[in-house]
Amino acid sequence: MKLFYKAGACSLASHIALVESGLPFDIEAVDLKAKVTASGADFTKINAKGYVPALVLDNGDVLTEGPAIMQYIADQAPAKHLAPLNDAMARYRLQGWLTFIGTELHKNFSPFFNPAASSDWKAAAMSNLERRLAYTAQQLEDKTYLLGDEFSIGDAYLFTVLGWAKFIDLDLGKWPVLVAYRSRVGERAGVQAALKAEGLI
Ligand SMILES: N[C@@H](CCC(=O)N[C@@H](CS)C(=O)NCC(=O)O)C(=O)O
Repeated sequence: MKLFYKAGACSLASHIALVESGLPFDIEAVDLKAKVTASGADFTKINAKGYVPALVLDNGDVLTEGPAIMQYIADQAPAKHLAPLNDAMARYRLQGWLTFIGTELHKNFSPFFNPAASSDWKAAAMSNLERRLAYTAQQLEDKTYLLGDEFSIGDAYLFTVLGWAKFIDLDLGKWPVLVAYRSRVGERAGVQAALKAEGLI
């Protein structure tokens, strides 16, 4: 399998999932402006949507969309418990978190990385982020990880998006639970390895 990624972008969550899974994989960086991969390939021929992450499987199939990629990885390594088994209620709770992180957190960070975004859009996004992060902090108050005691791909995704707060005027210190959670996840060997491979530490 090969993951196409950009350092520190949402593809980091899939990268963490791959390391945590213990499965063999390669990675290749993408220049998202030029839509060219590090080896010079036209990235739009790999993912016509032009964004990371994209996972090319050993049989040549291409998977896109972070939550789908992460669930695929988790299902290839069931012994690692990166996602509850399909059909279990906990799997639907995980999917709820993946959707919440993707649509309510990740996409409210997006205008801050978009030079064309208006200040009104950014203000609305910031207000959404603050309310949704307060909710997330409340949910994590008595938990080690999003689903309880076990790390899951939801944590890989939440860790990744919380890391973007430092690039925008958003002080995570308002939610000490989130600060503690992020350091806890960040200390995991798998997370450290992915950060190192992306040149982030
Ligand atoms: N819905 C996609 C969103 C992926 C996405 O937002 N990727 C960003 C990086 S975090 C990207 O590659 N942006 C470049 C672009 O859209 O051209 C997913 O969940 O995988």
